[in-house]
Amino acid sequence: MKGTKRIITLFALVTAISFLSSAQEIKKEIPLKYGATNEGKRQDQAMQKFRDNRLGAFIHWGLYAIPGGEWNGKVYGGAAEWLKSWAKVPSDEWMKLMDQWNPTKFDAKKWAKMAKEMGVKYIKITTKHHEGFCLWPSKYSKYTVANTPYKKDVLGEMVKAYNDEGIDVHFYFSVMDWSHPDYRYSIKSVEDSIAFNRFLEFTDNQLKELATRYPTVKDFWFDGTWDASIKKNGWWTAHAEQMLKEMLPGVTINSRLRADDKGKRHFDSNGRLMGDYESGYERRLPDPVKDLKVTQWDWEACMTIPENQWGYHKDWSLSYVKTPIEVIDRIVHAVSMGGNMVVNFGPQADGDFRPEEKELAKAIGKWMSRYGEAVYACDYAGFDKQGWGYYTRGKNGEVYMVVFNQPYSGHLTVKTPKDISVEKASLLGTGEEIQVVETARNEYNVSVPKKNPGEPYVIQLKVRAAKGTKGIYRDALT
Ligand code: JFZ
Repeated sequence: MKGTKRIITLFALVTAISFLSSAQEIKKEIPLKYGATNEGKRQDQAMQKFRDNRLGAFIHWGLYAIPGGEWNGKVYGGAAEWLKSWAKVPSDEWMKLMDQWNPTKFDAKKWAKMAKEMGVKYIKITTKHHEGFCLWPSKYSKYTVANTPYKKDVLGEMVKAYNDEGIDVHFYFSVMDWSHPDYRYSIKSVEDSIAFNRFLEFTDNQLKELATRYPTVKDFWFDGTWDASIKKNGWWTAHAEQMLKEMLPGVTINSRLRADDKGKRHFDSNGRLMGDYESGYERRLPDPVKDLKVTQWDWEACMTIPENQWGYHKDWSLSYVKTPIEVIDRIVHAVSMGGNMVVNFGPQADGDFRPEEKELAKAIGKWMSRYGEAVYACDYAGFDKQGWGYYTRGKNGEVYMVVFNQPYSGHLTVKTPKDISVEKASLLGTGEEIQVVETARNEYNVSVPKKNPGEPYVIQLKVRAAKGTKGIYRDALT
């Protein structure tokens, strides 16, 4: 009897504690007007296209391409597109560079061909970077391509040329604008607040202008949104997102735009992702073992080829320059964790690309044309990471092993999730059958190809899910 009582008391106590903690959780939910708007991942067609594209290229092109990191005889090692800030150049002086904007070698069709050959499915173009120079003839600013010797709407030409090649166009847009007198880093007075409201109206006008002039744009990638002034105006970031979504059905927006009512950025005060995809992975990637949480939302990473140069810098010897294989590794790494990767290019002021970038684009394209099946429309496979490389999963439940580290043992270890077995393996491209030996429950040795391909290669696995298995492989049940 005593024992029963004790159990009942214990039971009551546990119930009370769990009730209290769940009540606390409810209390923890912070009411927000400008928080996240999506419940989980968006599943509409436009978002699926965004996700399936997987590989994109960034174009950072602006006045900064002219000095290429050098001001008054001094070469600055920092990011070239920030030169105005490193060299403390006043805006009116910086904007004199407009007189030299004459990219006579610019040929949008050539650019689009280069992207096509590289295998990118979308391109992110800097419509306006922090400097404030607009690649389109904006009627809201005098600092635009229209007021240069070249005159032409380079953005318009790019949109058309890329679209003609079947490449989606995304717009990079910096909210922070060093050229605008009403921009404020923080709001310290009523005057600041009035000026900044004018600035937000100007920004709205430019965004509406872009959406109207180039209605095939698929995505806005906002930048320059980290200042206190914008964090204080979370309402505006929600408004801008909504405005663009009303104007351009299906358009996708990055999390970097957003701040909530409390100035919390990317993820709102309740921990929910704002915008449609997370855009915080820049020049770094999530850890493939520790950071699997990223597979819960859509995300896109972007990377530079030198350590940190987005715009054209004349001297790439100042930092390490990644090899094509290192770039391919990062692309696959991102896809293996359910993300997209955007590789950056900083075209020269004359409208051509530097030789290193042309070669890199070619090398990536060559690899993608052989192994792209393991990248496009692929996702997180749910298999434990192994040292030889990365897994991705295709739409029909096939699993790809992208091998970057060729083992001396002659075999690659595969550990499958519970109830998943490997049926067959073959080399992508040649179709060579690859030997699979079961070594323990849910463990296999997958042989390397007979002849070393001499480059990262892909082995396609046909897997089978045991009857009644739930989760991502249930569709593979045949
Ligand atoms: C920004 C820009 O300042 C830079 O010039 C470039 O355009 C890049 C793509 O974006 O730089 C950032 C912005 C955000 C982070 C880091 C660098 N971040 O969130 O870690």
